[in-house]
Amino acid sequence: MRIVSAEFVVGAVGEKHSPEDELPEVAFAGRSNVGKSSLINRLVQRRKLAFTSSTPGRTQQLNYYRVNDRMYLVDLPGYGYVRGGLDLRRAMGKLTEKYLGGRRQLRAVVLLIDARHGPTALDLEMVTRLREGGRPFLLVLTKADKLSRPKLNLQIEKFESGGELSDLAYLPFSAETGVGRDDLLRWIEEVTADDGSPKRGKKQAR
Ligand SMILES: Nc1nc2c(ncn2[C@@H]2O[C@H](COP(=O)(O)OP(=O)(O)OP(=O)(O)O)[C@@H](O)[C@H]2O)c(=O)[nH]1
Ligand SMILES: [Mg+2]
Repeated sequence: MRIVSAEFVVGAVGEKHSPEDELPEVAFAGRSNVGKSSLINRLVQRRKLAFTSSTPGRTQQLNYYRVNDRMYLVDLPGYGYVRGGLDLRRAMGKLTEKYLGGRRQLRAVVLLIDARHGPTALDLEMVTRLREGGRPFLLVLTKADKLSRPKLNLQIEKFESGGELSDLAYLPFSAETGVGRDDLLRWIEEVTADDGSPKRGKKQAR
């Protein structure tokens, strides 16, 4: 998919502020500071479209970006910055909860996990929830540039070899270098294609 246009549409603080057209939506979830907004900027090759910050928890609304006039990328509020006994529900907030649970236009979710640290307890809960939700989802390992290639491979092996996430696919990504961008765009194109036919999606993207 080639990006020909990307624009910020709305920061929704409730579902009634979400766009009312029927364009498919792909949401980006993950703990605060994991790199959601940076990833969106890299995807659309616009440095400052999505607001990024080194202060965790900056994105507090559902930020909608319309891409190629055929889909929305939705930057979700980060969860789990506050340490301690927060359950996922409280940590991610009502807004995200409702959105993931009930948004009709939501086609797929990208869950971001820091390549260096691996999944937190809240990430694991999020995966359980995404499995239950039944929509396609993908795990993206962010900030891949912060690890050497051998260390990154080791991390991926760790993810793949044990525990409850071993059946899932992992895509390393770096907002700094663009690693993973093409693969992620391809996945997004597939999950947002009207009829699941890749041909049609490609045609529309031009
Ligand atoms: N080296 C490196 N730094 C990154 C990468 N992605 C994000 N960062 C940095 O990580 C910090 C957080 O990035 P954001 O994109 O704002 O993270 P976020 O997940 O949107 O955070 P919240 O909105 O608070 O939930 C910023 O300082 C980014 O520059 C990456 O791929 N590589
Ligand atoms: Mg953000």
